[in-house]
Amino acid sequence: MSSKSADIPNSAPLLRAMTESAKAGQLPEGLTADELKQMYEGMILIRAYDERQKKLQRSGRIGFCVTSTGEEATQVGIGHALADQDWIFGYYRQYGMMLYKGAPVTELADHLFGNRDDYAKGRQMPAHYTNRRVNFVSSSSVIGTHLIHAAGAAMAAKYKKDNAVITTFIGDGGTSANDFHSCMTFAGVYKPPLVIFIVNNQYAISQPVSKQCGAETLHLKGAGYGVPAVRVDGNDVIAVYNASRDAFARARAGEGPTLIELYTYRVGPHSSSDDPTRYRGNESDQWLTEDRDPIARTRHYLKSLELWDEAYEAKIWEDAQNKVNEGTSDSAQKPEPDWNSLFEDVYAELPPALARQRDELIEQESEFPRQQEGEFPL
Ligand SMILES: Cc1ncc(C[n+]2csc(CCOP(=O)(O)OP(=O)(O)O)c2C)c(N)n1
Repeated sequence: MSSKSADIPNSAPLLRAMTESAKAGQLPEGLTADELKQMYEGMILIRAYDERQKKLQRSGRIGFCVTSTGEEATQVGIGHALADQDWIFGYYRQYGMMLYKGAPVTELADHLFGNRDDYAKGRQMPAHYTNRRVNFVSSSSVIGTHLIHAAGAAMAAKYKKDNAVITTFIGDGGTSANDFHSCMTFAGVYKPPLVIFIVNNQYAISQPVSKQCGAETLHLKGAGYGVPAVRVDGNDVIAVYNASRDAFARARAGEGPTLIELYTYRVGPHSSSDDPTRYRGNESDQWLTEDRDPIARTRHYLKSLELWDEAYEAKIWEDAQNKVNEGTSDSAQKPEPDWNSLFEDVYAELPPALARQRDELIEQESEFPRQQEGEFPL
């Protein structure tokens, strides 16, 4: 790591690794050179996916997207510490964890296009992903409701003794939602294997964290519920990994939940429908700098270990861009979900009123067949 460290404008203690326990030129304890490179490449894939999402949305191929530029370390550091049997109850900004856990790009893009292979069959709000392959549970648009589901799933894991850890995520804004209180109360009392991550990216759309909570930090909330809590530099992938690994080990050992505040910054807009310059000017320019950008910080660290050179950088960017271009192009070619699927998955036997509606649609479909949009050259 360069001798300069990120100048994080906040006085509260923050766990960091890349300038402290993990010294420049020395491998951090418990991580190999290959693992560090894997994490670096994982963050680059997420950034390449974000670049592609933005282009697809701006060119009208998809309607809506959410990016996580600047927050990649929060997803990769945690993803690296997860075991296969663990579960992720995220919200719309954690899709990078699916990529890091091995979900192919096209499975994420199928959802953005709402095509026939979309796990949600085109019924969810876009950017509300789900993926069985990597135990990523579908979230609701209503902020915080998934925290309750996560607490329940963690309780089930405790009863079943299946050695699974349940992770759940909430933004700084989301900590004001009632369900945060319910989840934390339950976690503190029953002590299931639950790790609650607060992704403090400093804004809830236009609302800064200072207008969200009067306490100096969000991790202080843990004490009120009897849940051990730490506050971590969310742009330091090794610190995020260390904190997650320790919390997961505690959970697996039956020692109960942990609350982890990840201090980071949402560099992009809240979503493709937001213009952040209207409420924070050009402030975000200060967060993709060499000292703060989680990718640049890891690159400096790899360099200090002689694990990085220009050729490696060019190759992994090219690989990442090929992966996202191929994956999203595949998804763009697929047809829409069959409208008949609207009637599936809720009732084992269709109630008469719905059966009538389906029959009416069948009749209309034969009279006025719908056009498929055809292929989109991307
Ligand atoms: C209960 C509820 N209130 C408001 C909204 C509208 N809303 C959607 S996202 C969002 C901001 C969430 O911010 P935060 O929790 O900090 O997460 P971030 O998007 O910054 O990652 C709001 C207010 C909602 N979806 N649900």
